[in-house]
Amino acid sequence: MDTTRRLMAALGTAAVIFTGTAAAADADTAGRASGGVNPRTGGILADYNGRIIDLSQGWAGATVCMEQDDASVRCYDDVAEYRAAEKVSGLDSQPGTLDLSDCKDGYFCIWDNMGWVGYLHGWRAPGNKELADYGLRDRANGVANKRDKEGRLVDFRTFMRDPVLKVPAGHGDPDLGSRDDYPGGGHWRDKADKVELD
Ligand SMILES: [Ca+2]
Repeated sequence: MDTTRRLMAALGTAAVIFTGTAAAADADTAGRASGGVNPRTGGILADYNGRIIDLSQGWAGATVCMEQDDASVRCYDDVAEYRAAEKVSGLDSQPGTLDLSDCKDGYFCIWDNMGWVGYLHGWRAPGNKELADYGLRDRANGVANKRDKEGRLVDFRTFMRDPVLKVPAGHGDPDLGSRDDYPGGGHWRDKADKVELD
């Protein structure tokens, strides 16, 4: 077999493997409801560009995901699309950037970068949200609580009590790395593993 044919054979094998993986992923999510759970991964399912994605396996190009009134989850390519679809003013922000105003009233939000920037996810309903199920474990760097009840960030630890950062209603922090209140010293950057909403 010459070099070209070896390469073609290798590509053919790769294509078959890729097709098989895609089919498995579709089987997990096809026909399932946005806001539901992928039983194989535990991941939260979201509606993104007309298909259902499993957030625990990556955001597939989305940058904003929001829980909806009906408990479904909807994701958007970018901030402009999100603001237009959900009627968010974005008045205090520069074009193309995320900011505090992108967390709507009634929502608890986390961003993966400090300064209200980066991947943004917001929740409305009370309950415990395991961030790994949303593809956001150890990633939160900004938080805002625009609900009327307390929210908390929790860091899972072994051999010690899980540290908890309380975020009262109406409060937030654009830079969890600047906080010095992590138990035993250190900061909250890239640490949160769970969101708890009263
Ligand atoms: Ca953690």
